[in-house]
Amino acid sequence: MLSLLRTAALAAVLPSLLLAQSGPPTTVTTSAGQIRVEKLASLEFPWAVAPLPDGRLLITEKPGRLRIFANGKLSEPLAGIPKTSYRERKQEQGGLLDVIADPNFAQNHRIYFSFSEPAAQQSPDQKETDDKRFGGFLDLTDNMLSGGAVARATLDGNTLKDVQVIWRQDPKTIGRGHFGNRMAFAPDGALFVTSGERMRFDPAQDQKSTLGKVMRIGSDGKAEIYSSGHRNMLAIAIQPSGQPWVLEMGPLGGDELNMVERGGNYGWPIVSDGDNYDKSPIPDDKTRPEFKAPIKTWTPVISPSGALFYDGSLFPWKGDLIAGGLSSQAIIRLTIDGKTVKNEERINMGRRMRDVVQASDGAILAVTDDKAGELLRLAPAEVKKVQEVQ
Ligand SMILES: [Ca+2]
Repeated sequence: MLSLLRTAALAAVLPSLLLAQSGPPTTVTTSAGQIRVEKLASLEFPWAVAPLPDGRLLITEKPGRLRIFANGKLSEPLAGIPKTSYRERKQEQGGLLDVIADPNFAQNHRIYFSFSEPAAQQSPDQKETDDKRFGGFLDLTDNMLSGGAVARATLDGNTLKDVQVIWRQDPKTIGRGHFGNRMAFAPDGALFVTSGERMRFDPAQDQKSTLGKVMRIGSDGKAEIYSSGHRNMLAIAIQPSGQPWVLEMGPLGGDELNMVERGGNYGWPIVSDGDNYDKSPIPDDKTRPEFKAPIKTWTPVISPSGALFYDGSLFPWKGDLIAGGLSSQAIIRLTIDGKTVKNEERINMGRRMRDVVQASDGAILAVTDDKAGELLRLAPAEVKKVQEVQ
């Protein structure tokens, strides 16, 4: 009887044990044929992946850990990451966010990472604002002041040295969301940082605030507001010409692709192709020509997060913008000609895609947004020349 029970218990446990393994590669279908999806590692809420010129990968986990993936193995978390405002709760958007290597990493070993930085002091009676435009969407018990920040460090082996905050969102505010804080380097060495409007709406139009702005940090370290009127930009990619593009989450509908121009105002929260969460309408983009209109909007939304301009040769997608999608559980590929999207392909991944980057060999690396998150490698599936037996 005992052994029977034990056998039954083992049989019940076995399938979950098997699921916990990484398992064989799967494939997804695209216009360029079958793509092999290989799981490289398991991570808790990974947010960003960044290749280093020596082949190692930097990976952030939102709860506050930076790890290195090398030779098929994930390192222990690196010491020296500042405390973030991350708390384990529904739809937490803060924590350790993006990571990127300096374009001259091979010489200077510098990396940059962004995170939500808690304020040194907070009043216990701070409460989330009850802005009607959010409907019932907000966590009204929130009481932590925080703001996005970018830090620079030197990576010596697997050790972070000289960690220094080089930019902070201003002002810090309550609220768990809309940090943005995606980063990309321009060809001239400037670091672009997306700075979300922290669910505060109006500061996106206030030139004294850095909320709701695209920031440009020059190689001299000076930060300037590059463009304004943005909401929640979770993806930025820069073309070889130096032209930055951002993807931003709309409210209820109206996700946007914007070609970012210096001094441009992109209209949030005055115009949007979406509506507020309380269903109250927002005037559409086309009603206010003084604002820069998005190149493309999506309703229903794709929830973009992480993007790249592809310049490899493994896929026939040179010059295309490739973005991860959260709610769409997809990789979105856009063929862009000037200011026009000529073609859109949605590759169904069946997972919330948090970030995509290009590896040095042209493969696409991705991380998924999940407590049981994954590091994935995407490459064309091997061509199998199987002759059918007649
Ligand atoms: Ca807009």
